[in-house]
Amino acid sequence: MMTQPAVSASPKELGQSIQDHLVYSIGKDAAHASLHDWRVALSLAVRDRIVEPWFASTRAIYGRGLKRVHYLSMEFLIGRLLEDSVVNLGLDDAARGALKGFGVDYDEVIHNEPEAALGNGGLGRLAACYMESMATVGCPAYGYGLRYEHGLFRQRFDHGRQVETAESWLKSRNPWEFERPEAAYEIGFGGWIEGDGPKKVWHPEESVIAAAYDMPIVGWRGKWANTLRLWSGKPVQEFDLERFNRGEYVAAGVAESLARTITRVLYPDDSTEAGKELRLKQEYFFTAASVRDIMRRFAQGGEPIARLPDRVAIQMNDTHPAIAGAELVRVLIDDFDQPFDDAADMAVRVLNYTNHTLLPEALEAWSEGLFRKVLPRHMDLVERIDDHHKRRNPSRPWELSAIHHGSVHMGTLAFMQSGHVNGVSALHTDLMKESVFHDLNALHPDRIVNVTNGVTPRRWLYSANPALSGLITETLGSEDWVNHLDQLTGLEAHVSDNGWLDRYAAAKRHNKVALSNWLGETIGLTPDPEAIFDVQIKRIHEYKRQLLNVLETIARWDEIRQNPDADWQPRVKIFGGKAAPGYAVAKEIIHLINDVAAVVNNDPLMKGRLMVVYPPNYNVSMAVRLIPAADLSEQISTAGKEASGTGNMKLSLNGALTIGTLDGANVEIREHVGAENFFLFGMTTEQVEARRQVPDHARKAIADSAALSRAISLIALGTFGGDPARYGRLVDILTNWDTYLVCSDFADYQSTQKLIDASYGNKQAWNRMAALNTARMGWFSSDRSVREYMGKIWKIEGARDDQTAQELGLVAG
Ligand code: 26Q
Repeated sequence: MMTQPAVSASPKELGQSIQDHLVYSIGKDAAHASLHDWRVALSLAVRDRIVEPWFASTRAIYGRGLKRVHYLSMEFLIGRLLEDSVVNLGLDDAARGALKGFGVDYDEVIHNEPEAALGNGGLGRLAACYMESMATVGCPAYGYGLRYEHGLFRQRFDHGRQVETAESWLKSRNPWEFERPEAAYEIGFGGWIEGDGPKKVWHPEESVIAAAYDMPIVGWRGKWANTLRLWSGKPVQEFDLERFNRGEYVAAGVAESLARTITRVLYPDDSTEAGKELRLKQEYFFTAASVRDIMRRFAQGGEPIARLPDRVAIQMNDTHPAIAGAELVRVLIDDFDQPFDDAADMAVRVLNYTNHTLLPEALEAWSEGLFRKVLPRHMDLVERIDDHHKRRNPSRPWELSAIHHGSVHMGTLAFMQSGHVNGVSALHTDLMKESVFHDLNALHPDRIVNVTNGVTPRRWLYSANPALSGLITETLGSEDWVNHLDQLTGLEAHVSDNGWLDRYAAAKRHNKVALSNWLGETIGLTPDPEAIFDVQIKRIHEYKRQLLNVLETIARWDEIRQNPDADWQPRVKIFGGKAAPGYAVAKEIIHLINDVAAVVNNDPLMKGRLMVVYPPNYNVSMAVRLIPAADLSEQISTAGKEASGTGNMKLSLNGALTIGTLDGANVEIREHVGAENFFLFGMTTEQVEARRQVPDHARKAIADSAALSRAISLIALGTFGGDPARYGRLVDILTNWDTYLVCSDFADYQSTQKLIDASYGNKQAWNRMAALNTARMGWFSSDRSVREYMGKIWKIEGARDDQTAQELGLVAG
């Protein structure tokens, strides 16, 4: 049975609406319109068709008194929105046809859209997938975040080194947003506090207005739409004309300057330390505005405050919004006249916290001094919240305080104030209980739960990979699988049919050819689609171990040179990813990859055997190109370090086999696809712990592997880049420190890579394994994750199954 789009339009109707917008919203006629004009006109025409389900969803929420979740996240890595919206509304054919009628190419229009790169990596992309899934499963939700003027920096390579430049996605008009001048809050910073009763008066030193911009997020087939509300900084007072007239030109603009700065730029940090004052201000700014917005909306309903937990759930995406707890308590005291203890108890019934990392350097902590300077009232509240927690849990050991050694520990604070705390994969959740939250878990044994991450199949399979999607739809007989991804198991019946398997392989081949052509156009390298496309795409970080992959690449190059006539399985190593600008080691890793690429790609002996490609500026759109074309997915982090991973899911779903450690969600992916369809290597979490205790573990591993020893010597000799000193630090880290056990896992990694070469030689067997990956990955849909959050944490029932959707008039037929 085909699901009917709630919204339908013929190419003619859509064409009319595009033309109307071109003329009346943009002020151009078709003869003079640029690609940008066409893109904005199409976006507005599509947006018109989202408004109706959007309003209908809101009506349903109020009409039925539905509970809503408010997803607070510093990051939403959305990427391009036009294609998502077109696809979800089922308007792809109409849009293509309509534009063709004007002599305009749909694909060019789609690619004209700048990326909304309002995130660094996994955490931000997860928030975007969850927004899409919440709309698809009909979960009443608000997303809350920051409207950064500049998203994640653009990356280019200058002689192999990363150079960052500003990204300005808002330079041209953003057709998706609705400015909401009526939703604005004044957010204060610094200053002093008056009074010693419960209701203290805070006199901030400076203030900024948080102004709301709303983006509708529509689900599959347009049956439900939620709002993503992003806050932008605006000056309280545009400009102090009086001071200006007195000749105080700089002072006249002071109020404006924090306002302009606060939402200027996304912090380009991925799990590294960055205790910056502006970051704390950003966190408080968006959190306070969101909490006030939520409470204003609740107050409008006129219900007693005791009903708050029945109407409102708040999800904190990591600790970045953890100050929401103190702000909520403050609002309950100041605006709802609640006694402190009631307010603190109530907060726990509303708030929840997702942890995304156990790396000690990434756990947020602010110095008490800075915290008090920026947020004096909240520092007092944090002390009282901590004290309240101690009173409610008299057996609490003293080290469990949220304020410890002069720092405010946001993880501890978030844990104390949350009804549920969740990890993002089964392994990660277990490790949370054993390590960082061991004592808090003992105190609150039911609080920690697991919700394994997921990815939206609309973007990451249906629209990214039309070749494979077409085959799936034809095989399963309908598009029902797109929002019931478990149905992919129906493909299993076909994997032994060689004719079907050939078609599966043809889809992969088609995607590889397309990628090769694109690489040719963009970086001048056209890899042979016969080769294994071996892909590692993620932020550059030592724990993710791009170095392990590079060392194996060097060893392979070295061996091919020794023995070029052996039966080498052609391999293309594809890297993608950015390094935090302040993370020097990560930047050296990038430089090394590029230096190795230069040597390998210019070596005539490597022709038809080995190539290294590293297209700059990896982002969501590049992921959409790379993932469908991958044969092999590198998920090789040190066991115990990667909380979950989500790229691992996207790649396996698209039929790439994984070479991976028992880390994060790899463990569950392997369980689902079957151990025989997954290339496991490396130490387990426990073995990693034990190995670290071995003195000189790296040197021992190097002594045991001639290939590793040669690879490191080649780097140290200046083979890559010419200067022996260039990678002195990396060589020192590898041989003397090796915190992430690159050396100790090398031998197993290398032999697993050789096993992969041999396996790829048997095409039929390989294709069967790949197809089984696709068939068995349905569980990793973010629809499943969102439903788990709804059931276990938010206690929200789906607003609709298809039947209630029809009752509500949300579905056309
Ligand atoms: C913290 C303080 C100051 C400045 C920046 C930050 C900061 C910013 C971003 C700290 C961490 C992040 C991002 C973390 C992240 O992306 N974690 C990833 O989350 C994914 C979704 O759950 C997981 O799949 C990944 O395993 C995890 O690394």
